[in-house]
Amino acid sequence: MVGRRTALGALGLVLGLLAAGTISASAADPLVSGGKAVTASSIEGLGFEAAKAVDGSTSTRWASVEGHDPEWLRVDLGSTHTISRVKLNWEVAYAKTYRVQTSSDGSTWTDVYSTSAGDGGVDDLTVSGSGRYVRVYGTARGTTYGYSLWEFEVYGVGGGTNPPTTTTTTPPPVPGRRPAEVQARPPVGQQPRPAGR
Ligand SMILES: [Ca+2]
Repeated sequence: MVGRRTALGALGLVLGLLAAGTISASAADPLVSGGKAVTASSIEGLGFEAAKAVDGSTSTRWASVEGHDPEWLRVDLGSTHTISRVKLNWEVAYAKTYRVQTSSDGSTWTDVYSTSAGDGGVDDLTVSGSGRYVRVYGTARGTTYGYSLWEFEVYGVGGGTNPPTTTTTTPPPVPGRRPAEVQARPPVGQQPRPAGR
């Protein structure tokens, strides 16, 4: 019985490790950031442009100016996407404290991930969010250098919905039809007659 309990314990440990592994497991969604328009708050110099973080090559990288916080890199997916995974492949110059954020307009941002214990390497993050823009926003560097990413990958699917605040649209007026607020007024005959008539 003791041996069997030990075996069950080992099985439980294995299952636990597998479950823990799913935290960083890749979603089935495709890569949607490759080659997309990308901008950054700064670059260290020629050869370290923002586009180097979405060119699919792990031998080219974006690097921000050294010794300065905060710095960011932003990718424009071209249209609203539902985002399920973000993968950051840090160069030696990693972020210790950073957020991954999404936005529908490039100015108002929503955190989908944040950490103050970044240790570099590859951060393969399962996230839940939507937006047209996705950025990494670093506020504390792990080294005296800047922030540098070999690759910044966003996975998801197009067609996600914008937050309600950005989906409000005013329909164009229909010719020959009054706006609703005018229609809501009493009929003309019941309105007071304009003075002077
Ligand atoms: Ca690259």
